[in-house]
Amino acid sequence: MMKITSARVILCSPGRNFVTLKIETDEGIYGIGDGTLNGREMSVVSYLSEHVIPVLIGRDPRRIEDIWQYLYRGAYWRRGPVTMRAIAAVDVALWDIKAKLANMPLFDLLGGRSRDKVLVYGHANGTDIEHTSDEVGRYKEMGYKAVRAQSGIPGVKGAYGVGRGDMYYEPADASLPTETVWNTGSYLNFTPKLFQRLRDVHGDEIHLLHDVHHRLTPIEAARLGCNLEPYRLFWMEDATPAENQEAFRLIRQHTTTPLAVGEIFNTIWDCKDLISNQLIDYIRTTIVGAGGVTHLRRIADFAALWQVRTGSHGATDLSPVTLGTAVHFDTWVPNFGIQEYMRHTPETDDVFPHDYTFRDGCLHAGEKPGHGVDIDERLAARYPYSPKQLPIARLQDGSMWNW
Ligand code: KDG
Ligand code: MG
Repeated sequence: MMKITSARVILCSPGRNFVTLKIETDEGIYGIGDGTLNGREMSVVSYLSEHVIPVLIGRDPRRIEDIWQYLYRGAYWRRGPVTMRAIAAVDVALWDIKAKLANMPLFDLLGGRSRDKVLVYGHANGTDIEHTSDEVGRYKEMGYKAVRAQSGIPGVKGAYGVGRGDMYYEPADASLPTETVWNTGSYLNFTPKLFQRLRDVHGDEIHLLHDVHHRLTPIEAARLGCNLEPYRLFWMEDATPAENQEAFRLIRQHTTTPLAVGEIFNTIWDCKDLISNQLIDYIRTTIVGAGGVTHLRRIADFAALWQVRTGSHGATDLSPVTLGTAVHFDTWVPNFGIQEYMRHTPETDDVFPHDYTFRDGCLHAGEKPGHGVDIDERLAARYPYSPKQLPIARLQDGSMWNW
């Protein structure tokens, strides 16, 4: 029997915080997993260190399914972002080990290539319409075929998704939450004008995406979807919070703008009704968010029954370990839609050597055994954890709103 001999959490901050799990075995093969939960990192560090690592030692790392079930059912307290990230960190490290044992890139172990390359969308962020349009142009020049566009809005202090003038927008920006002010009326008036301009300047071919980031009520989201129809978005994301999933039925009745949801979902149970009632077109749940490859595969297979395609979350708080694993997953998964790709900083890329590459608007999986991402622990130690939280949003009268 093969055995897990050690498991360690590596916490580092090469530009932003990452929680990484390294599992070592008696055969000298190790695996790497990501458990980063943006703004709440230490909860996963503690979950892994106190409750998970002690039960891993001595287990056979090849029994991925059994270990997944052990951690999920065995905790008694199921689901939730902390538990499912801790499980994901273990699961991805174990798939890495198994693929290395098999001497295969992970996509081969999953069933082999369904495609040659993985279509991604980049993030164009500007302070106003013209700036955002210029940024879309810059992404086109870099080869992107799909771009998410977010813009500053007159009357909105700290609109979601607007960078601070560089390529590496990171919302978790301060040790205590930054306060932003939201104005639905300004946003609803502004956003169709933004996309009208983007289609006028950039033509019909480029795929355009937009993230509402949970800010609208269902009927407001329906109105925005209708008003964006002439600009043929690839998707409108997180149009309204998805706790009450019936809300999407209302949006769906009113608009043919494709809907994407799920970056904060943790299990198939969060996705099930939206998918089986055909209320969405893309499921955004990703590897680190939902218990790793083992569980995301179940979600994707379930989604395929209703022609819902994948569109995995890929912001910078998903470490290169998650991105690399996602690229293998996307290379295999039959009902692939698109992959979000928000470039990591050079410091992050140096700490996590990886073999995926960006070319022609697509990410390409490497051929190395495993998921192809490692961690340089000596370099990581030079970037100690630095507490950061996500912003919050309030309405103009001071009421709390959804960030
Ligand atoms: O940590 C929060 C980010 O991951 C999130 O705000 C990014 O909405 C996001 C997206 O679509 O990438
Ligand atoms: Mg989003």
